Amino acid sequence: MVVASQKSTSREKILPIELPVVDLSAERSTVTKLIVKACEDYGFFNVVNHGVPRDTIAKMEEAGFNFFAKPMALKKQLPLYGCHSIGFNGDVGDVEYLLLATTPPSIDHFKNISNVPSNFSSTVSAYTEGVRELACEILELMAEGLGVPDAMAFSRLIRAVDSDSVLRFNHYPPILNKDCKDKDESPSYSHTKVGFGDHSDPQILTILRSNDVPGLQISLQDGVWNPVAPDPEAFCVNVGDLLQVMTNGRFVSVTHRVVTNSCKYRMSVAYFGAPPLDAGIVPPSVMVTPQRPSLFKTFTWAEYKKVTYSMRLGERRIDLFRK
Ligand code: GA4
Repeated sequence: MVVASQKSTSREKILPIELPVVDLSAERSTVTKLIVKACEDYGFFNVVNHGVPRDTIAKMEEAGFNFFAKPMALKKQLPLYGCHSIGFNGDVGDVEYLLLATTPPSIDHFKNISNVPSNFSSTVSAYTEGVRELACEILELMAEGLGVPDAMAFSRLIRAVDSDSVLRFNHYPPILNKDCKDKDESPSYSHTKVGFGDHSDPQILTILRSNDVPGLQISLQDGVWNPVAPDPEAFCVNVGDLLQVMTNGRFVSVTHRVVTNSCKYRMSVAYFGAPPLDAGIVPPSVMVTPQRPSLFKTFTWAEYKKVTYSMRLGERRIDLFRK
């Protein structure tokens, strides 16, 4: 079996950057412009004053930490749990995770995840509802900023009852060794291990929340990794492959990864907003002009997902759908 390399190489250039910050309480036309610019230049931005209650986020984080604290033997019995192995084609990382569908599953699903499955279920539902609403609001601001007449052209897909969105808790262990004298020491990149290797997100939009532990890096240029500082007050939002296609290449689905370079556990919760399986992925007509001809073939999310799972984590699957 071929496995992905777990160590980052010293040939990589590390260049920390600050992501654009979008304040959702600011004036609407300022917000739409900022979002469009961020998605064109970075594919990523932080959003503050996002409206998801602090308490909803805190409960979700607590539920995640409680779950990962359970004995390995118990966690390993759960079909929704994974450790080290990512996808089905030999990729590995220093990570354990829980992958949940966002369509309300029966409480039975959560029997071994939590001591009180009904509490876990309501915590996850409240969080999912909060981030889905946030994702829809952002997608509507994007449509407006891009001059798409149908404001719900993007958001409708993830609001659909049969949307294939997923929620993922990722838990990254610290490097507990002699270098770790001071728990708050600034990250050293010399002992970096890859928690989740380089990839782009296949769906429409990702809403990521992490605790105050660094690790996320994006790559705006080949061979250069840009660490981004965590902000527990913000959600980190990124463009997925499908949104790159639906904006006919104006927005970019940027490669990113997570490294475990801290002395503390990093935990993140990602909401991956996806359309229903049978949805056709086509840009609204205003996105295609003589100056910007259509770049991608038409396909369904089911077709794209099938290709995604047949390839390695870091492969640029979107290129297979170019005209
Ligand atoms: C990356 C984004 C999401 O975490 C995910 C991942 C999925 C998985 O872990 O099962 C994939 C990966 C992600 C992209 C390529 C394929 C599929 C692992 C993998 C090797 C849940 C998703 O939708 O795509």
